[in-house]
Amino acid sequence: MDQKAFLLLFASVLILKVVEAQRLRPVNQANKLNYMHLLMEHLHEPVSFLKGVNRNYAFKVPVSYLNDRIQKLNVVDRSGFVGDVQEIQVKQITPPDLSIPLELGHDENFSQFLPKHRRIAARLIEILMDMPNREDFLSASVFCRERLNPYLYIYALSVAILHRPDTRDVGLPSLIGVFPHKFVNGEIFTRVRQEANAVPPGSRVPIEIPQDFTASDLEPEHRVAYFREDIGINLFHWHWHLVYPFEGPLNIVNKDRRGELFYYLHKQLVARYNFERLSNHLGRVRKLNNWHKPLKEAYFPKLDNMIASRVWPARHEFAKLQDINRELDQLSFDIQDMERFRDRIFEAIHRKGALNERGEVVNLTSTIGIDILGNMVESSILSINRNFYGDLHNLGHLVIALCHDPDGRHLETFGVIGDPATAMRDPLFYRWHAYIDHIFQQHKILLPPYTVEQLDFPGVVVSGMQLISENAERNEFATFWQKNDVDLSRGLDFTPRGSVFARFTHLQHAPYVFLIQVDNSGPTRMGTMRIFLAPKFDERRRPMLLRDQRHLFIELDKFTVQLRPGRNVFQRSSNQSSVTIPFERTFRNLTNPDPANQAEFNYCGCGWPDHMLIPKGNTDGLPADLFVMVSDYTMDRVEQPAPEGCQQAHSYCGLRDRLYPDRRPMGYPLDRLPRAGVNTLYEFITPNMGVLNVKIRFQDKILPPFERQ
Ligand code: CUO
Repeated sequence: MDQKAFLLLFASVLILKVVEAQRLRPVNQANKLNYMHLLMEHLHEPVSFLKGVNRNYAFKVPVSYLNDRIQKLNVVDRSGFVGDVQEIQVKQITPPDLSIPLELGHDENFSQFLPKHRRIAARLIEILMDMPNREDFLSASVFCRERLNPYLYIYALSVAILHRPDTRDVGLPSLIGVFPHKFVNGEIFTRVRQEANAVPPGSRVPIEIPQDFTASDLEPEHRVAYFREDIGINLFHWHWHLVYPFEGPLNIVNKDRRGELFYYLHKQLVARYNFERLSNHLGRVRKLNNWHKPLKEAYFPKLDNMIASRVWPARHEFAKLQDINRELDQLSFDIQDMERFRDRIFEAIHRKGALNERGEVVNLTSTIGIDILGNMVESSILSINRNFYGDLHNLGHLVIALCHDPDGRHLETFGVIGDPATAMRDPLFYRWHAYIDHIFQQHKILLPPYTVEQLDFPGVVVSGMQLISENAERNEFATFWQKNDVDLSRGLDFTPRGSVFARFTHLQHAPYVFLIQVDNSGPTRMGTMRIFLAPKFDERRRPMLLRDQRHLFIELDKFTVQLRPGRNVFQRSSNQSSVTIPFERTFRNLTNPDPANQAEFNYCGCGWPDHMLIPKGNTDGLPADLFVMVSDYTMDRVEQPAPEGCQQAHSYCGLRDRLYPDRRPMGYPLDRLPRAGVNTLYEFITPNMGVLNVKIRFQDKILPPFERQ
């Protein structure tokens, strides 16, 4: 008997022994996929190890799937065994061809922005999407897990779960449980491990993450670190890019208005950042339009990188962007290439037409122009002509991410801006996206401004508005700090069972309600309520012109209303916002894989985190304009069946398997320049709009979590 055969026999005997020793109960086989999240934890531990926070799940895997000696010798790790083990049987299938996904080394860092990695990820997504049924999908997922780069694997598996028609009910765990190192400073992991090893579950105390760990107050940019480094917004950005990958099977990438949503979401991210900056006496972010000037903004992330076993590289002050030529990454481009793509994009915008691959001109109209540009600038595989217009935005992420080692001579990996899960931590993310938005705005300012007739909804008048926040003055938002705990145990390999929590401090707002009074002198009809918020004054405390202020409006909510004849009063609370998902949904791990709780973790996992809905403001009360519009629903409506399943935060994320549920341009009615003669928001409004003077009052205190309704 050769050594391999002997090992297989030995492993099979071991499995039988373990089956005898433990009380194995098979899980309900029909719901097996509800346990897929177990594949996403303890990624350096073999699949054959017991899984789950309490180590009471086991995948029963064909022995041929197990990849190396260690795994085969430890078919089941019994060290954490405490009682019944629930068994998830995995069927044997003909293994998929992983030659392309294996081009990425197991311990390399992975970035969707790198063309080589994108191609590899696209192939893996295709493999997982092509599995004919749930059983085979589970089996292929297990097979891949044992062989592939963990980050590539998690990315492709997550995209597949979000897009396969038969995995609508399968939950996706929060990425912080999978890769805590991408969200939490490296320093705390020693303490977390110590707690897990030295203290039994139940007696463990949360490990506190310091609020100011990346810089000191000597660095003015650090004043907004609480925003950039917020765990929730980074989780959101990662999730958004899972829902809207720019490469992969066409049916996944080609979503309704995905180019426009790329523009709108990132515009909103920059607007939100600027709101925070103005709250903290910082000027609005300067667009990164000069690629030859040294970059003032440094960033020292202080994050470990679990995969590459090193820390994320830092960028010192006044670093310079340089041509990139990294053989290892198969990546070579010059800043001149980016300038060429930029010039061609500007030319298309100013000519109001782009050249497709056949050399034909495609008009950049007021309806589809922004969508074409979004895909072109990002770029996605939907780009009208990727050879000609290039890959500007993605290369921008890379040229910044690699400026510390542009030719790879130091064998360094990319910086945080090269990974969607960490990119929003870097101040340059916002400078780069302010520039990307500047490109889109060149198109928007060429479009005819909306006329009064287009904006008005005759017979509909917004006659009153009020904001009521818990424990706050009328017409004030209340913000403060709050602490919460997140379980990191799933992302920690080779640690004893049981949760280990990290305690982090984050911005929070008090729950609030809008009361909006609308008079309707016509028949019963439908309208769309659109609610935005912007700072009233600029950095010099002067009132802003609408042409500038419109870039700072953040969307708070959008919903359909029925207008009965006469007076209507609409009451809308913060937890109903179409922008956000609840705090728990951003952070919660799938501790209890109860099918009844699964759906909400699916596509509905995409949404801006509720705790970051309202900017910080300041202790004096930052003055802001709350803008409301009721538009005519007959012009807004998209004919389609109602969405199924969990509630979806559609403003930034769209709807799963549906068209974007608003026919108007995203950001309407503030997406274009105001009409001639209109300088201020007050001059802009028509009777179906309203503006309320509000304040955002920040209390510099850590308040306990409030009762959530
Ligand atoms: Cu989301 Cu540049 O696209 O980060």
